[in-house]
Amino acid sequence: MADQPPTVNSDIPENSKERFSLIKEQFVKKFGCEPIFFARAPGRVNLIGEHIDYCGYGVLPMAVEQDIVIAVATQDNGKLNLSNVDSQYVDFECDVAKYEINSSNPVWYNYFLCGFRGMSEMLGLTEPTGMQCMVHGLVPCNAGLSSSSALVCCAALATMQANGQQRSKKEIADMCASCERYIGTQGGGMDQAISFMAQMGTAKKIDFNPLREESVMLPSDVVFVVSNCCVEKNKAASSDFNTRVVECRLASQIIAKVKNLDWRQFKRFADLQRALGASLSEMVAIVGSVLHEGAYMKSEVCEVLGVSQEELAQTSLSANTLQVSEFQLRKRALHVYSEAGRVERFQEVCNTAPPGASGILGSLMNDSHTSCSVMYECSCTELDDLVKICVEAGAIGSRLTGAGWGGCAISMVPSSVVESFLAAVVEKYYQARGLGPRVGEALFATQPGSGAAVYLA
Ligand code: ADP
Ligand code: NG1
Ligand code: MG
Repeated sequence: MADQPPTVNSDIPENSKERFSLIKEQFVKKFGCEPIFFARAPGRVNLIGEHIDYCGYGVLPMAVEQDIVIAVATQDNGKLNLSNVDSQYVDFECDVAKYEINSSNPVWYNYFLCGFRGMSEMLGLTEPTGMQCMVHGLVPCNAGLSSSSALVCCAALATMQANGQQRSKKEIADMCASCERYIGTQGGGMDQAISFMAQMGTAKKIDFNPLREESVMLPSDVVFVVSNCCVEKNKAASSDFNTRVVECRLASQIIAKVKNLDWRQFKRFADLQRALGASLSEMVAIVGSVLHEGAYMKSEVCEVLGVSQEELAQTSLSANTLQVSEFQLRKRALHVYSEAGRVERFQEVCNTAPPGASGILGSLMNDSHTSCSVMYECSCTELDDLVKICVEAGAIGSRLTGAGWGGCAISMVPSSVVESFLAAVVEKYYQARGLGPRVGEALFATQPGSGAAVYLA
């Protein structure tokens, strides 16, 4: 499946016809001609395994129904014209061979350009065909459901189809993980992998280096509910995300150095674990004995590694973390190694379905949230409150999903109590904060959706 190219469908599914025809209408109004195809890529919700993909560890997401759809026509004037159904996103035009991706001001079309550039490079095209594109997105933005990658992946898929080429889902997913980094964030590849490799009805365990996927059947007596705390966090607009990536890198390098390994070779916790031949719980013990509590000042990191600040910038930092003066290493490392263990256990429980399976899964999700909030410090007050409300309202497990600092929680709720669960969350979170009008888009039950595909117009 993942070795096949994304499907090219000649029929638009019945339940999408109305939406696609509205996008087409907007397209015709804007460009004065008809689109030739639609590309579609979904967002995702991560069930467990947060902030560990870029450390080389497997994660357990599923695609959501919400997606980005782009209506496309090719043009032979060498131009790329982008427009969005939502008028808050301004139109954009550039030459197909001459544009810049602005990572210091991540305006929406820069995400499109990431996918466009990545696919052009992958196909070896210095002059890809010109395109007119009308974008429509339903993935809540800046909320941890990966609207950014849905847009990047959809743009890459549109570019591939417009240039009459085919590549496998796996190859495109890998490429999209790299090209989204043009926006500045150094993510690990979970979002792009699930956007292409998702399958209706099943969650996926995704592993990296090399990219692999395995279906994971979720318990049948529970429902997964997404709730957005309505605090937005654009990951490319601050250094918080990359600071976490860098903290993980520095922690790996310091442990490698103390263990007499060639520390410059290490960027990810998973590689360090492999080199030390230790289990995840042994890694937790190693972290506890090597890394001290509290912050490491940059000068201390340089001293331990035996490098100047300039050299550290080369070996370990990103453009937007050059000014960061202190790093939490122990807490971050403890989160990653323990979270990687929770993902393994979650998958095992899903596969073996022991008695009380959902209770075990719920505890793993709750522990994951605590670790994200306390050790990784990537939650916020509103999201912590929401997770607590979800558990009190009857969720067996609830946790933040995606990068955090705002955005969504994912809750596992017994099917029998979903209605009372939803009513309690509406009252205790949304109505209590004057967010009642947002409930429709912010709170919804979700099921594993399908992956990216092309539909001929
Ligand atoms: P997320 O958790 O949603 O992936 P990110 O911080 O990674 O959040 O990036 C989200 C950004 O992606 C938005 O700020 C916006 O620039 C872009 N984006 C997402 N959806 C759309 C859309 N429908 N139209 C235009 N841009 C979008
Ligand atoms: P969101 O919140 O969707 O931007 C980010 C990263 C993922 C992963 C999660 C945390 C990107 C494109 N996405 O997701 O790779 O690290 O945070 O688990 O960088
Ligand atoms: Mg994102």
